[in-house]
Amino acid sequence: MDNKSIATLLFETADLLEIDGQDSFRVRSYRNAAEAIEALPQQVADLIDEPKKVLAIQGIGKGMLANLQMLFKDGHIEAHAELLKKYRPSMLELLKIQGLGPKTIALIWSAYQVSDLEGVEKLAREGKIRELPRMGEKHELKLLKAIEDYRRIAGRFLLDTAEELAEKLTEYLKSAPGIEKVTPAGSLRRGRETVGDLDILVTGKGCIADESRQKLIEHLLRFPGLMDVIAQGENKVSFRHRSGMQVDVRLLPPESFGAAMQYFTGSKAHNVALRQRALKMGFTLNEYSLASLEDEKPVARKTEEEIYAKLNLDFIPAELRENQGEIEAAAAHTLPVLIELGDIRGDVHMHTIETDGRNTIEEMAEAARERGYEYMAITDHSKNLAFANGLTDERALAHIERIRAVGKQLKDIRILAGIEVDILGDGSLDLSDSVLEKMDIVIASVHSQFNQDRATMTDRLLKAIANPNTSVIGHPTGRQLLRRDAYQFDFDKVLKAAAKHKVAMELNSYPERLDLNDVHLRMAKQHGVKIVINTDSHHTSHLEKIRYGITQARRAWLTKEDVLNTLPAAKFAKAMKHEW
Ligand code: DGT
Ligand code: CA
Ligand code: CA
Ligand code: ZN
Repeated sequence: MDNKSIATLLFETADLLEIDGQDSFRVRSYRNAAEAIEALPQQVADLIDEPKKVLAIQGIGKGMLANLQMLFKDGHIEAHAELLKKYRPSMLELLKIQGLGPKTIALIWSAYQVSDLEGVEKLAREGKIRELPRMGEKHELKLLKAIEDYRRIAGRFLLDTAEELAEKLTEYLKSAPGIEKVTPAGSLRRGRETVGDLDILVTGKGCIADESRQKLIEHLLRFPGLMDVIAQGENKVSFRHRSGMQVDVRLLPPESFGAAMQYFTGSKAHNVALRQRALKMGFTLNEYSLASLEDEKPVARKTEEEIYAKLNLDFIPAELRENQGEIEAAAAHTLPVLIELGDIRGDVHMHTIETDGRNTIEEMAEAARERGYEYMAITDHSKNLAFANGLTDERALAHIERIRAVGKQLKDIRILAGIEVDILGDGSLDLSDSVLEKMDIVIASVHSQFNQDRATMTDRLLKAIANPNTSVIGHPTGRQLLRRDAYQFDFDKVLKAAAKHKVAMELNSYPERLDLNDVHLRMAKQHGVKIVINTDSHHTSHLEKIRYGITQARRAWLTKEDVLNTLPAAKFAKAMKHEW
């Protein structure tokens, strides 16, 4: 059991205890322990046999140690198991509804003994929620909307969550004998911003003979975290993982692995179009092979490259396979040379302990240098973001002094002194122009009043873009995947203004954001608007999230030329002053 799963279990226990009306001290002890374990660099699993080391973790006392020991011995925490018996597991789903916390759930339970999603929805529709203390019609409508939102996103997962599980499973499967390759296919391989289920393809000698295949399946069924088997065939196992994710594992013979990769990578739309092309050329295409229509003999199946080549197509990178013109472009040899991770020369959106980051300027700079970047920028928050301890004019000035002083000390990386300044409700920026002028880079972002109407929000962004100090619009649509929709504005108008003023748009690589998304990025390119791919790191460990941004940029057909932070340092610095 890894730290993340333990933390989830402890958080759930805290919520259940709170629903149960237990004293807040006990609730807090579970939450503190969960937070501590989540942030722990070592795995609890490696420490559990040395109680002293576990007790040394802040927030973990003797009682919690006993819980953890039981968890590793029997696989459950007693309080968690008892409470689930009382309230049933459906209660845990209720906790996932936005705005429905343990207190409200407890209220609903004590009034109506309802503890599941359908039940709560019914109560809301019947007007029974508004009758509860401190509740009204407004709460009820909000609740119904939240349930609707939840249903829409339920069953999809963020790219990093899916990737993490895929990596764990890959490593696990590779330890079995007779395995050559384990690779994810489906939406994860295409880099879609969220993933429905995991499709894992396995090949090697072990997949061929009945006996070794059976052993392989038995090994798979012992994968830690496997909850229940949904379907099982000769070559395929579908199971549900503890995280809620469904995983489809397919065992394939090496000679047709390419055909299977092609088929199960999808997308469905790409496959349908590709099969039509194959038919026109006298072939059939399925998960086993590309074969001649006449004599059914395979002409390509071992690698994807062979298959695309036989169809007179340039190889199509997985990120492009959405039937958005990639097949036509591959036939005409006009596919773009997509941007790659190695093209990025600097990450220019990150935070430090001066506001809501976890590391110092020096630590962030060192981490960026270790990644081999030529340059980077520190861009902490401005004062409007009070909960992040945002900077006033005075603090912002002092901060850039410090950033520049650190920059002088470091030889092989250039540090730009910048700010992520809030775009206030009326479109003005949160710091004085005389302060912003002194910055090497100004990222202007919306962090408040997301509910403004479309016209107001459009004007707000236009005004921010027209400010001569603005270099980049940060996370331009404000959406948070699986949580919050984009705010409403006229994207076309905003892009036109950005092109005119030479203000770049950010592609924020945080897996929760991926903002701009692939569709918006393509629109930006059509308008001649340049992109800056950033991580928005709040910790040195976040810098590596840049690869999620790269994947989205590739899905948008972007090349190195479309992205400003592929430029050498001097040129990039000019680009931040509207010169490109
Ligand atoms: P997801 O799981 O919703 O994030 O999206 P995918 O693309 O991973 O979809 P999934 O898991 O249903 O199927 C994996 C791939 O298998 C899909 O991208 C293409 C292929 N596939 C599935 N069903 C069909 C089908 O009916 N026809 C064709 N041609 N391909 C299919
Ligand atoms: Ca899938
Ligand atoms: Ca699937
Ligand atoms: Zn921001």
